[in-house]
Amino acid sequence: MARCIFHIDLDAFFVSVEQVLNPKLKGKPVIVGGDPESRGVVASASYEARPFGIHAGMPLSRARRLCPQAILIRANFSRYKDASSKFMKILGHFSPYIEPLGLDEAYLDVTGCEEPYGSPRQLGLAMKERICKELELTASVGIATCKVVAKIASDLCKPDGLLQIAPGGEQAFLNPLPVARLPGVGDKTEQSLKEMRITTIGDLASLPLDMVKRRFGTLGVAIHSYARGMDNREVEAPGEAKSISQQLTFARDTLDRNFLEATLHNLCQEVCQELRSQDKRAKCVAIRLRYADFKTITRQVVLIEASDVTQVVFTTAQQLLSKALAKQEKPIRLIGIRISSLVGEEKQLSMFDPGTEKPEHLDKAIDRIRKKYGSKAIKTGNGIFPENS
Ligand code: DCP
Ligand code: CA
Repeated sequence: MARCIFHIDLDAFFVSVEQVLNPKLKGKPVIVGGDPESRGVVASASYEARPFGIHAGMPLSRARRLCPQAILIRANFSRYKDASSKFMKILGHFSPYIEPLGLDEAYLDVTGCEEPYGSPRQLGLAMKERICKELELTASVGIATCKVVAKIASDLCKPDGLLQIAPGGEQAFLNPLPVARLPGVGDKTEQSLKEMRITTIGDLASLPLDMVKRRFGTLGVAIHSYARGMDNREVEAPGEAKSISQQLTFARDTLDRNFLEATLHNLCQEVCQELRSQDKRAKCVAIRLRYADFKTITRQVVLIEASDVTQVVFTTAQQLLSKALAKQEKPIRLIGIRISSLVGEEKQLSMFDPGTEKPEHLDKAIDRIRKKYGSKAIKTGNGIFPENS
């Protein structure tokens, strides 16, 4: 069965977020930029500013010359991150298969999800409507059987558009477009293709694969199949964290066992708190020691059962530390903890084992206090120890 892939991209994202917060900016040429991090370039331009020739990446000085009446706003990233997470959350209502790309765009595989809406197009419209209602933002949606065609479709229907390329219609849609529309075709490749008299995607698609491969290698293979509307890439959810770690370098090298254990306990508390906030448990616990001479060792062990309990992780780490100290009596300059082989939360209720339930209650209470008052607000007995500065 043909896949149904969406590419969705918010229009003039940074500017639109500012316009929601200050409606007086709507309908006007507005530029977001000017942040020191963006080196004085345009980050986002409203559609009213674009006819003046203003686009992202252009130096602000030039944008000012092209359109002196444009309103310039400094980028405020926390606002955009906030809007972005709300946007991604809305997308999650329409399909579980989401691949976010940056803050304001994503691929979705909605194959089979369209049924309640009647058609992919209706689903796309429902998505746009919800984004408009809840965030007051407009989005453009490309619908196709693969990523590359969906992406090009959404670019072409901006702003506030929806463009569906029917299965089988990919080649006819792509043929007249300039090659630079294809992902992977940058300035250099575009120039090389031009020298071969290839300017449209159709030109590229009609070349023999061998020839493109000889000229451009593996990139050639990819752009040649994209040009034919063929793209097997899956919509992939971002990779989840594979491990969580913390380490501390001491002000002075130490061999003080109590001090090392207290530090280790604090580090365990930090990584386990992070683990619990992700609703995960860890199967593997490792410690890292760096000696005064910079020699570094790692010792690890696999738990019989995955755990998110600080006391379990700490006791395991403590045993690893004991073994390492018994073998090597050199002062230590750094100690670290890493928990890995993370698994989801499907924890069994420990009805008959109140012994493991208690530390969990303690963990939860500590997490709450630390979240509210910061990580220094509370330390348990094992972690209390003076600083070694
Ligand atoms: N961005 C940036 N610097 C760039 C390009 C983009 O900081 N050189 C930021 C600002 C944009 C956001 O990323 O608002 C999204 O990038 P887009 O390329 O999707 O641009 P817009 O959303 O602003 O416009 P469009 O309507 O063309 O998608
Ligand atoms: Ca955008």
